[in-house]
Amino acid sequence: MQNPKLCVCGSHRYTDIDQLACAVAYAELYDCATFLPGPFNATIPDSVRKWDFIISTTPPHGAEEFVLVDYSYPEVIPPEIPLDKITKVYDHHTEFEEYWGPRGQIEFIGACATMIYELYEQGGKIPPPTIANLLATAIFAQTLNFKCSIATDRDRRAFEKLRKFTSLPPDWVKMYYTEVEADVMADPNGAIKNDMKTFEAGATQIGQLELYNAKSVLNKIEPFENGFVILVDIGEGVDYLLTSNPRWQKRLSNELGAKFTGSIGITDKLYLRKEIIKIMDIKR
Ligand SMILES: [Mn+2]
Repeated sequence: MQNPKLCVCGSHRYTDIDQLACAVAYAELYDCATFLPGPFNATIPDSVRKWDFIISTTPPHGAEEFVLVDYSYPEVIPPEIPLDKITKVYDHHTEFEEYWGPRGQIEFIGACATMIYELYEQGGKIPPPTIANLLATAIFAQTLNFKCSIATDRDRRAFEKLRKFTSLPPDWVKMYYTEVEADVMADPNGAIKNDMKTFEAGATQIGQLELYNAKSVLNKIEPFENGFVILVDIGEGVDYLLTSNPRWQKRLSNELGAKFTGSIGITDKLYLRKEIIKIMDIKR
């Protein structure tokens, strides 16, 4: 390792496909250490876990400079990382731009992996196949195969460029979703728990699952009382929103146009959690 003093870090809550791809790609580009303490969630199926990459779940010895990828919320920074030694933050979840100031590169795009791929381009480097596989998978997974409205031309462009460096089977997108959905179906409430974020100083929990056919799990999900679950239905291009709390049912109806029957609401288009919190101005 050429740069043992530099370390790219994930959050301590969980690791998803975007964060994994960003960290592994960044570490390969700058030949530095990784620290990904958060457990892998359902967006990283077994076949991806078997790819040829190495990460560390324990903090590196002697690291003096830390880079965060795919998150900027200070609360989920692993406690082992000294805040004043964080030199750069790459993220596509907005809200903490001011907190990080010039250290932050926070842009509202489909995937943080797009930003990390652009670092390869800026350095005139070509990602090795496993890195390209991870980055390309993160980009289509985070943009729901480019169906969500926060997918930008930058995401599409990065995906197209990456494609020729990958070593993926031609029907990989379908294979990926088939595998992820099978895992989620086996334990949907567990999968939601592993992709949960808290807002409004811990008072509100918002879970999210992205599926091709969300209807099939609807009756297996326990609606939240202190918040809501977003079941993104990629096939239908809508969200199912589950909450047993009348206050949240009202807010989601008024501010997002969701139509509720009992504890299940349906939107007229597809929204991701990071869009909903922006539209409804739900703060951490
Ligand atoms: Mn992300």
